[in-house]
Amino acid sequence: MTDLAQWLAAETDTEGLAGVITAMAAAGAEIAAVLRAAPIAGQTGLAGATNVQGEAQKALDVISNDIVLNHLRANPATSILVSEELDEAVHLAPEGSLMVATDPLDGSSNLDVNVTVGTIFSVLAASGGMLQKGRAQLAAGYIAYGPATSLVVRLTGRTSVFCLDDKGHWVQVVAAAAVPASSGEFAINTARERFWDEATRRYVAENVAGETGPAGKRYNMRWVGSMVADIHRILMRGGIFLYPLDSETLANGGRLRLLYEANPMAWLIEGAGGLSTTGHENILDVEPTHIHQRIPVILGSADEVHRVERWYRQG
Ligand code: P6P
Repeated sequence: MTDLAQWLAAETDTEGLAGVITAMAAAGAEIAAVLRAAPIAGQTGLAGATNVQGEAQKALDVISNDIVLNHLRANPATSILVSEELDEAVHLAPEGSLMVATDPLDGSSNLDVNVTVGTIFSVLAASGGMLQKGRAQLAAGYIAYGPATSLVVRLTGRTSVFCLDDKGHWVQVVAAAAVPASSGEFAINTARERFWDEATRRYVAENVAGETGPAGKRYNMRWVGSMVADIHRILMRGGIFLYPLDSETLANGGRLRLLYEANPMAWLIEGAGGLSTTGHENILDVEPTHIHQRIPVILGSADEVHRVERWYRQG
């Protein structure tokens, strides 16, 4: 079976890029070990601090951020780190050519109930500055801490999936992920229905109508409340994830963050034949204005994304 080092050697001859992905994978393996022990160590409680988003930081958010920072500090190719857990960007190796944007522990509010969470990362050329469109990414990935510890990663080719074995090696389990164009599963927090815009309301209503409505087929709904868990399901079997702009998130531009959630996930989904949109444009074409910018996120099976966009075009 192919391992991560062999795959990276085939995917890129840029040593720095392979090095950064190897460093993020190593950070993921270390975080996985910390999370496994966390309930016993009593570490799932709040850290008592708040991050730039004003969210209560869990002790593990801070620990995971430190682990990522330590692994990237040891990597000469990384010159800039943007993290959800840090107000400002951190400057690392001056001679480095790469920038990493990361959510070191996305979905951490689920840790107390043992639900899959993850580390999300995006890699860009530092020369382009911190505010580059997602289409400029050189690589993106996430580590999902679930029943298996999985690394999903894409450079500029297809999106590939690796699992951590009991010896600490990343073994390829899916060479090229493929998101089916058609799906009967959608993921949205339906408790927010009263805030939805008309396009979201009409799209979801079609799905709920199932085979009796215009969609002409039955739908199921899943919402884990942990982006890495929801996206991994969609990457592996299709579906659509929606965290659209709504009347409550409008003032902030959305709920999820562009640089280290939307862009890397869009890169991975599109590397598997899926699509992404804000409702009006492809997520990867959005011009960032701030490192912690929020954005509407709709991504997954192409036919479903197209149907959502049709409702937005109708206004
Ligand atoms: P809600 C977790 O806090 C997160 O950032 C994503 O991982 C997840 O998809 C979303 O928020 C869940 O949001 O409003 O359902 O709690």
